[in-house]
Amino acid sequence: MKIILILAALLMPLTMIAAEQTLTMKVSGNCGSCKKRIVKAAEQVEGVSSADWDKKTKKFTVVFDDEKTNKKSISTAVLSAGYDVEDLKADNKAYSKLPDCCKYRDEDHEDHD
Ligand SMILES: [Cu+2]
Repeated sequence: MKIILILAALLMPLTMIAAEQTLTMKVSGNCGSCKKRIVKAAEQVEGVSSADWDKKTKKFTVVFDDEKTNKKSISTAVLSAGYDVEDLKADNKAYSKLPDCCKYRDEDHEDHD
């Protein structure tokens, strides 16, 4: 709840301009198919208009309507697709279902460039 309040305070000046918010956060992942899963998970959240993820920088950018959704809901969707969001750990079951090449945790997978 505290996080939501802080977030709301941070986003407040922007709400004057538009209901649409752009948020960036770090999401773990390896490749193009990770990107597809991350983007798809986020776009399934009602209120999200677009999402993008950069496999090099791991930067996830999402545009959403803050009257319909929030950072927590979007993070939860990405976490349940099997991807870590910032310091939150992904759902283990979802993570274990990822193809081997997409297992981004060091203990499971060596870097494969
Ligand atoms: Cu992948």
